[in-house]
Amino acid sequence: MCTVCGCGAGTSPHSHDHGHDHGHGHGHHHHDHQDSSPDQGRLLRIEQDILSENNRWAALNRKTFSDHATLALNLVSSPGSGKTTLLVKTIEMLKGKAPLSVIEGDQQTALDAMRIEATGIPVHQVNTGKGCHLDAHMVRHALETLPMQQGGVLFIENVGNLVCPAGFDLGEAAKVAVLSVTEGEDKPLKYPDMFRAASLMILNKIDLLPHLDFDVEKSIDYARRVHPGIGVIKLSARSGEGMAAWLSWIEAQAALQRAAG
Ligand SMILES: Nc1nc2c(ncn2[C@@H]2O[C@H](COP(=O)(O)OP(=O)(O)OP(=O)(O)O)[C@@H](O)[C@H]2O)c(=O)[nH]1
Ligand SMILES: [Mg+2]
Repeated sequence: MCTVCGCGAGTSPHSHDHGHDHGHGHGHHHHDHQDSSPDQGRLLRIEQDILSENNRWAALNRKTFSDHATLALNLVSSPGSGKTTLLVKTIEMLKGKAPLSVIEGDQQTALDAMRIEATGIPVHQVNTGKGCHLDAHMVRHALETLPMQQGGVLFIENVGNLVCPAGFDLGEAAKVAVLSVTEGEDKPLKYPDMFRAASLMILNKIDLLPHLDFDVEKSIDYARRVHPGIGVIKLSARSGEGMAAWLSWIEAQAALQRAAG
C-alpha cells in the first residue's frame, strides 16, 4: 500500500516523527531508518512487518475502546472534503449527550485541532510530518493524553489522503469515508481500497449540488460496486441537511459497541 507513495517503505511504525503535539506534549520518537533501496523481497517483508506491528497496536487500542465502551470512528477522505467541518458540526449537536474526544491527524499544523478545541472538547493533534496516514501506534500515544470516559465517542480525523489510510487499522469500530460532491462521482472506482475499507460513505457538501453536474446515484452505484454493503448518507456539514441521519448512525454504532463490550 504505502509503497505507492513510498512512505511506508523506509520506516517502521515507530520511526514516524510525531512532530508537535497540540496542547499536551509527549516526547518525539526517533528510531533508525531502514535502507532506502531494499530489493523487492525485502520490501515485501518490511511491509508485512509494518502491518503486523500496526495490527498489534490496533488490537491494544481496540481493547482500550472496548473496556471503555467507547465508539472510535476513523474519518478518511481526500484533503478538503469537509472532515473537520463535519466534526465541528457533529460535536455541536452531540455535546452533552456523550463524552466526546478527537484525535486530529495532519502532516503539519495544529489548525484543525484548534478548530476542535474551540468547541470545548478534548483534542489531541498528531503531526505525521512526511507520513501520509495515521498508524495505530500514533493513536496509542494520543490515548495516553486523552481522557477516556465510559460510553464515549472518539473521532479520529485521518490525514487527508484517499490511498494510504485505507490500509491501516487503528483499532476503530469503523472507517467513515467522506466524499465531497465537488470531487467527482468516479472516486469510489478510482480509490476502491478506501471505499472497501469504509463501513459508511458520507456524501458531503450536497448544498453545492445545484451548481455542479455531480451524479449522486452514479456515485452510490460506484461505491456499491466496490463494496456492496457500504452505508451511504448524504449531507451538508454547512447547512446541516442530512445531519440527523449521521447522528442516528453514530447512535446505532455506539449501541453496538456497548452491547459488544
Ligand atoms: N459548501 C460547503 N462547504 C463545505 C462543507 N463542508 C466543508 N466545506 C468547506 O470545505 C473546505 C474544507 O473543509 P475542511 O473541513 O477543512 O476539510 P477537511 O477534510 O478537514 O480538510 P483536511 O483536514 O485538510 O483534509 C472548507 O472551506 C469548508 O468550509 C459543506 O457541507 N458545504
Ligand atoms: Mg481537517
